[in-house]
Amino acid sequence: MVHSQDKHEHVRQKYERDGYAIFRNVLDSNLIQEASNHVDWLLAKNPELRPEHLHHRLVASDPFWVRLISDDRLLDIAEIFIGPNIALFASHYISKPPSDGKPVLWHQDGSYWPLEPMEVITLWLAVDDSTPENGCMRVIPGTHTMSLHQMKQRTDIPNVLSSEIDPELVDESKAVDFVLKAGDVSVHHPNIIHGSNANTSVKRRCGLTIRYIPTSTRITSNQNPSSLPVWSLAKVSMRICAW
Ligand SMILES: O=C(O)CCC(=O)C(=O)O
Repeated sequence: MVHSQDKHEHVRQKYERDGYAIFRNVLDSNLIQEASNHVDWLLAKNPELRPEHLHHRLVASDPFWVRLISDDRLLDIAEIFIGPNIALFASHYISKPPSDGKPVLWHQDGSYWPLEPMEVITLWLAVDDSTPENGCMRVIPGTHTMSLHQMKQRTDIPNVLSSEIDPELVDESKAVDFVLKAGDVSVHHPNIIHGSNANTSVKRRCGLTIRYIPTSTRITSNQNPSSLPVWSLAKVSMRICAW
């Protein structure tokens, strides 16, 4: 019998080696359906936003969003990597519409973030099935051991972040596709090189990024438009500071 402590040790070792881990079947189909409806509702309410850009200040005033990122099944995963005192730093639905979903060019998350120390874990919750055809997330395993590089502005082609890492640093032949079912969760390190291709398929590809920090990580910029007050959950003490 494998005990949960052994399982956690195994997953932590994999994360330390590769910079990512995958958890299957984390959230049930009812909650995932609610998240999917939530995306449609957010888009109807904010028609000026592209579906790849549902984030930041929307979170603080949205009870469903707060309920979702506070789900114990997600916090249990975050706890494996950052311990039990968990705060939310940021959250972002990246919903790529059929045929027209923009790519996310290769990048390292940590180079965008005002965090000290850079202790943060991203959970990427699949709201839709996610495949190479509809632009699933891709990583270059092992690149989390690289230092953080300055991202370069890139606006000549459509892309979600308007920037990318120096392409010379990317060996695309080593890329791994995260093929996920709705309700699965991938986890990645702030230094890992990752991105995703455009959605050229007939199916939407929606994922929710959730960036959790231990409460010992400081947010060093005061440009933090959507801070929420501290409150406690039954499981952990959790502070929301969506960035
Ligand atoms: O959803 C995507 O395609 C990319 C996500 C990403 O870059 C991230 O979670 O840091």
